[in-house]
Amino acid sequence: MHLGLDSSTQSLKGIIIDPVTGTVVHQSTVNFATALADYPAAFSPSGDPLEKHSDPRLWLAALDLLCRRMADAGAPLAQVKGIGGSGQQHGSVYLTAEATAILAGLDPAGCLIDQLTPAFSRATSPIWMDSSTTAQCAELTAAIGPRLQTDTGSPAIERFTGAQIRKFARQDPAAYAATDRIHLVSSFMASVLTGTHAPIDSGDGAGMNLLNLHTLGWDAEICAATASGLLEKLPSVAANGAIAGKLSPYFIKYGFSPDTRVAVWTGDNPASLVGTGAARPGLAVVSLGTSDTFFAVLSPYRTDPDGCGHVFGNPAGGFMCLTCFKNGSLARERVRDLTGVDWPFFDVTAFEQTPAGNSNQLALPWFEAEITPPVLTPGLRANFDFDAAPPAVKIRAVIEAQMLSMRVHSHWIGDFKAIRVTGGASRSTGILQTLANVFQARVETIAVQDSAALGAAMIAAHAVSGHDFDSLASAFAPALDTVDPDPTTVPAYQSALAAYLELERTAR
Ligand code: XUL
Repeated sequence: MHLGLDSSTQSLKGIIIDPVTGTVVHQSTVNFATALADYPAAFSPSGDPLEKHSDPRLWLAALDLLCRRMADAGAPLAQVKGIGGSGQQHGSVYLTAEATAILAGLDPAGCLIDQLTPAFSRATSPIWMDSSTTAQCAELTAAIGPRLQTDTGSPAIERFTGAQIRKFARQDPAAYAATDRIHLVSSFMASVLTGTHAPIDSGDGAGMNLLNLHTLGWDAEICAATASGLLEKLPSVAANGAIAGKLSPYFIKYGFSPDTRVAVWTGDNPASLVGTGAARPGLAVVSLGTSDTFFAVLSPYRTDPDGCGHVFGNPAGGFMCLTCFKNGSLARERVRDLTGVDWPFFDVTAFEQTPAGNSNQLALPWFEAEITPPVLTPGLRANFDFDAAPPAVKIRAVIEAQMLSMRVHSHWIGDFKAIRVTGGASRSTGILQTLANVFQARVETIAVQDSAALGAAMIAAHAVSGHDFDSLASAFAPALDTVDPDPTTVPAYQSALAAYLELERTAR
């Protein structure tokens, strides 16, 4: 059996798979808002609304709680041979030199938070929702030039770890100097599980603006330009399929075997690529989670000429290209709250009551500063009187704009005949049909909604027990349901696409 963990923005999820029988044997979740509300998941320490940090103790509390819940639910933890994991991308964790000994000596009689709190050199962790580093991005662009994008896969990006580290080093030089190791959320969680500093993989490492995609190692010149002494503070970079280490004896108390091995963790999107069965070229994936992302394997990779998209490592080898939208499910929740409807109305009825592709009713749900396209002044923008419109019109106007934006900003990745869809909103038939129509592509769902946790379990099965990714994908991620595009909507969406582009141009 292999356990996959996904430490995401709003929850920690665990899935146990048995690759021999091809079955998912256990699933558990810790929802941060309901179970761990004492530790904020996304807040601004300085009050700047563009700043978004998490309390890293949240992830420690969640790990203890999830293990306890899995044990209490009778999950077969003693049979788990390998643990894999994924983390929300770009978020960073800052540790002192004492962290090394603390990690190595975790005492099962205590809990993770109490023992690891003294290990942090920075009390908060900037996460992917942070857009507060425009000045640092400009400085990095000036220092490195176009090579930053061609060699790291992305131009300087606000939420990427390099700009975040530069801001911290300038704002709090003493705390930066006291920082011995900077982890991503993924490598931090793997470090806690193994009791040693775990490496970073190229899937998640490429989201830092520090990894050279040609060498798959840290780019010394870019690291030096980002912050002094940075290279010495970074964990090593691991090759695909690498093992981070044996499970720390701390976790035996939950019923794990002392022989359990931990695979190197990756980012949630690279893990989802594996978990949706899209780690080979041909299929695109749309992940409708806290963020909405569009990604696919691209070999050889190319970078986004508009500078919005990214190249990350593919845990199954090679690279993936991705575009990320910040106003994903949180925006859909905002619209549902402000219309006062229930989810069945939002997911189905709203689409039955309104025509597809109305170019005079589009609404950009930029409740938060947007990543794609980059917009720093939040606020909804519509090309009609949004406030006066009935709920069904409001809902379709937002979903149409989300899907049209995805079409426009994923164009650089390619045209796809089939799109795999995952994440919470993939239950919505209205959203699935809109996606199929806007892209004129077949939309496929898979059985497991938490594709990052599933992908993490598959990565563990590959790294620890040698299962190959193709058989894992056929066993765990076959297409379940298919939604075909409606060809009669093509003219309407052609006009809607032009109207969307005009709205985006005038609204920014
Ligand atoms: C990807 C990104 C988000 C986070 C969300 O670049 O910023 O999708 O990974 O967890």
